[in-house]
Amino acid sequence: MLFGLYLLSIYLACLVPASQSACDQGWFGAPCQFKCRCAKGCDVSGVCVNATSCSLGWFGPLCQYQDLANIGATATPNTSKATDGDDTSCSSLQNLTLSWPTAYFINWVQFIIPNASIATLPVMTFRVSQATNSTTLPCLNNQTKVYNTNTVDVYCTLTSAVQLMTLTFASNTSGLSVCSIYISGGRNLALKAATTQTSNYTSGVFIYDSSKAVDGNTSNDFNQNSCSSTNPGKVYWNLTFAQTVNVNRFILYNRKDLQDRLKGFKLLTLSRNNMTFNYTDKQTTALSVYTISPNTTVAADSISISVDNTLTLCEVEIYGDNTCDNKKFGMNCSKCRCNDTNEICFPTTGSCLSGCASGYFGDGCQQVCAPGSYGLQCKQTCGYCADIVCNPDNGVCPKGCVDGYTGPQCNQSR
Ligand SMILES: [Ca+2]
Repeated sequence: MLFGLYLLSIYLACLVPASQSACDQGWFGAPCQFKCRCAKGCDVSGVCVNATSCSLGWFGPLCQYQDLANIGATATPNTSKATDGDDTSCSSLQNLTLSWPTAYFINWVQFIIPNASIATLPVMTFRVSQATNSTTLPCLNNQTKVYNTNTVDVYCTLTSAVQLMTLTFASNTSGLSVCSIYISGGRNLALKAATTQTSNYTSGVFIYDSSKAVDGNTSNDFNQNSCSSTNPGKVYWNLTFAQTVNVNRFILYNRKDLQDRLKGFKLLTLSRNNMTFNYTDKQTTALSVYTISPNTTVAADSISISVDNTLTLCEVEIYGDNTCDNKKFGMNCSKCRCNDTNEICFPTTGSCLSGCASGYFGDGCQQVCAPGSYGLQCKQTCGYCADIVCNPDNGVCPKGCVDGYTGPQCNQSR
């Protein structure tokens, strides 16, 4: 009996792909670099269980994008259901202002609006500071995609980080019903990335190796063994990204004691062996958390933090996104699947203004038509194929027809 259970457990373990079974609880992806940001947990591929939503403060593909509408933003009016992170509760809005104590680069805003159309979209205004007479920035390279009847993605390039954003909705007196507004601050690209440091401080069984600064735990308590730490000297901590990324923000979490050790640290980024950004700390008092926002997005293949002391980093977060070649998108640079093959799909979600290519459906047009269906929006039904399944693009039956039918799509009777 026990041996039978043992064999069964081996059999079940073999059913789960190695890349999925190896992740610790709360992590997913290959190699387990994504932290689950779902309100009620993720399945092995990072999808929220039972179609539940993202945790407050996260949104987008696999809930990996930080939502600046919920990270330290002051909303006016503050009673709106549009910034509560719940797509099922909506408010009627005419105007909404969001302001932040520090400046953020914004390149993607997502709206959840019942029966969305481009005509219902608000006018967005960005200002570099909270002062109402400060410089207004245009939304350059604007791309807008409406999909799934209620979701709108707006992508644009701002020439600077901003502290204030105003949204003016439809001008009729009752305003527009808005269920959610998400403002992307990018995703944390540092999580579980490849890291090294000059030396590892050790204490008893604890090894304060470089990976502790990218383990997803921001605790500043050195005794929790979630900080990296070197031995003293001229020391550095390095991180190498798996692919070139664009960074808009670095956040360094200092330890809660001995904070002065981090004073005067230097941070620099490299891309193709060229320095793309460098920063030297000049604060007179050490901080618990350092937020470093470059004046523009920074291309980076690697980052280095150095100090002439002992270097302890309880966590390093690096917000931004990866870059993909033309006609590819998203965290894994998946291929765009737009109906118009000349269309460049939305860089984050893969959504297409022209709809999905024949044989594909879903928000990012990445899901293949269910067996038995094919064509645009998967609305066609396969003919009398020998094994039910037909080519999702053109409906051709790969294994011929059942008796009595003929033609490439097996839809003609003999
Ligand atoms: Ca940590």
